[in-house]
Amino acid sequence: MKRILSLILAAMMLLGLALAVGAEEPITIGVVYKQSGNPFFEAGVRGFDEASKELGFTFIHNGPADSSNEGQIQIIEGYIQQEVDAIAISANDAAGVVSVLQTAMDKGIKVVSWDSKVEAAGRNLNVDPSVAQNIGRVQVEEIAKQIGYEGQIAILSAAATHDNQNTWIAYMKEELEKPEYDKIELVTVVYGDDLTDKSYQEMQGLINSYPDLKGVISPTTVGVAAAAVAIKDMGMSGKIKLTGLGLPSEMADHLADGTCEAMFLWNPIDLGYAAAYASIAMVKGDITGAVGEKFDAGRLGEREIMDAGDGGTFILVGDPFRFTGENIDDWKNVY
Ligand code: RAM
Repeated sequence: MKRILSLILAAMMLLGLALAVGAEEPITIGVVYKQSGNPFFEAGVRGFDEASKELGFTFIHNGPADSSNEGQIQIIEGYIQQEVDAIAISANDAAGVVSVLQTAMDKGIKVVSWDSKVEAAGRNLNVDPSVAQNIGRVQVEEIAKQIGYEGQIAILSAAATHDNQNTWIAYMKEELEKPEYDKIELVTVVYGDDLTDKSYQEMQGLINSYPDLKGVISPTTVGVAAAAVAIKDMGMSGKIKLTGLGLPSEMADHLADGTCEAMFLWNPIDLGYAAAYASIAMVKGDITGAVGEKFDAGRLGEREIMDAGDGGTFILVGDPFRFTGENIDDWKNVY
């Protein structure tokens, strides 16, 4: 009897072992964003969530409350310790996270940057929301139209280290060189660090320092929403025009009352969704991040990897959409 029992026990142990070996460990993505509490990134996380249900991976997500590079490094170190399969990051400092991400890549972790890129040495692929030159151009065209192609404008950006905003601002400056903008003067670029209070104060500072200011471009969802409130609080609604990149849910009231006539954004849910599909394709070995490789991005269709011109590669997700008081009701509950 004893012998039979121990045979049964041994058989059960073998079976358990076989099951454990056969069962595939789910892929885990560690998502890092610029800061916690920003609804833009919450929408991005919804894209990861949607993709996770379709592809069957798990993901964890986090961002430092203070938008710092150091905070992101700590989160990445945690992900390396947890042995995630991929890290998908919107970086606060494109250069600042290269070293820790190289450590991750040395351990076999795939690195995909999304939204705001990491320098080429610290990533396998970048997922860009849209053609950067176009993003810069449409905002200049918009503010120029609104102020009648004449007068002072300022830019209220996120942080001075944010690669996405810096790239768009460089293209705005290039656009402003065109003869049709000869009478427009860009007086300054200020930084609200994607913190609501600081962005609000910077907008107040602009109003106080430049009495002739006609328009503001704020290419950040945090900045443009804070700027709208400051403009209203200081009684400048309609006198200082405002455009930028805004989240419909945060900008609906400001569009409805005309403080902001029009602003732009791509779909942040799609951005997270595309970054998730790219990360999984990379972990599964379907792509390595090389120019010309293609992969299936679910409901978004196929994406082809292109040369980013910075020593690395990238893909594009979608186009910016122009939101106004007329169409905002269709979008304010979406993201
Ligand atoms: C803020 C962040 C983000 C940017 C959007 C437009 O939420 O700075 O990186 O893409 O604005």
